[in-house]
Amino acid sequence: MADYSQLGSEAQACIAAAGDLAAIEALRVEYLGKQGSVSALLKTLGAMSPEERQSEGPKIHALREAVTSALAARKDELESAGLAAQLASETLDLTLPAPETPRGSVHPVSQVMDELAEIFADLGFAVATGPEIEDDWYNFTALNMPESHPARAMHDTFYFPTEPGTNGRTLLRTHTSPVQVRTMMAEGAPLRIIAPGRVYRSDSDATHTPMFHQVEGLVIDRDIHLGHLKWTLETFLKAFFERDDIVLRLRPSYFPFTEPSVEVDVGFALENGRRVLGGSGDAPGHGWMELLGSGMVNRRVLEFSGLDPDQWQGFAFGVGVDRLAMLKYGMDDLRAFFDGDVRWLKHYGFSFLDQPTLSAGVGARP
Ligand code: 2U9
Repeated sequence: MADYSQLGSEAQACIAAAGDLAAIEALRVEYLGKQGSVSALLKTLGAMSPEERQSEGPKIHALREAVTSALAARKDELESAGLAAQLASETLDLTLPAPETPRGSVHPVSQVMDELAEIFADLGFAVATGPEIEDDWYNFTALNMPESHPARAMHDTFYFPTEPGTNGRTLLRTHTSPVQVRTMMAEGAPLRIIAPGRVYRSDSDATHTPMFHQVEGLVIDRDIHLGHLKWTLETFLKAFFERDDIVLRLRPSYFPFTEPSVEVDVGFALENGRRVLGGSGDAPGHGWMELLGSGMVNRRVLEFSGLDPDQWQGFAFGVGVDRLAMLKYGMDDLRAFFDGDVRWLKHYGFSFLDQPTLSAGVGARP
């Protein structure tokens, strides 16, 4: 009668010593696999006499059962220990500070656009918008800029390739003035609107970008004059720069869409080498800075826009929004506005909770 107890106790010892699931699998193959030692014993049963088989069979089967359940028990133990270790190592430390949620901020150009809309809304102006892809007629002809006008040249304006069978060239608008033409044609007079938006010119250096932002204003009524223009600009600039001592100087100029035309300068003082708006530019240590263009709407532009110039007249002005932002918030490089560098935006950007108010400007914090 064979004694299987040595193989049994050796297997129990090896299984108890197995340190991981791979070792358990190796032992299963060693004992119970096709070539395994317990499997080999089972195979010997076939060659035994019935008597021998009767006495050896139960012992060999008991050995196989014992090895099988020892392997299963050790595997369970190892799996539970692994789970416990994983739970211990992955415990959440609720005392750690929560990760910061990235928050966007308002771009200075959007901020200034909002401020402008707010200031002009208080003066009774509505915001008008229109297409950025314009045609030649709305962008130039209706604004009294004839075929020979230099702004119509290819090197100043971005034209689209002409499509055969279409009427006139399409282009990226070079100013927001076509919006006012469209609004006069659609709504007639009287009218008080601002037209803020993106405009495009083929120009690129430290003070010019191929795309920039403008706001233009237009007031049409029966007896509007230059006095209304000056008061409106003064009121707007005082509210925008949050200073009561803004002084304007109007100089004669020329624009095809206005007649007469005036260039508007603002007085500034030099403080620590920086220009700070306020006071007369003629005072000692002060100067004048050109800020915007304006004038009385040219009769021909009114006619092109479907209004009778003997009944209606008005003023218009135009100013660069990016330039207004640079002046108000002390930024010195226009190109940085459109680089998309989040460090710059973080430095100059405004909280998305900021609400511009006419009385306190954007400086107001809740
Ligand atoms: C209509 C009639 C007249 C808008 C005007 C200016 C003068 C002007 C410049 C300022 C800086 C453009 O952004 S800028 O380069 N604009 O000097 N704009 S008058 O006149 C209009 C507009 C629309 C129907």
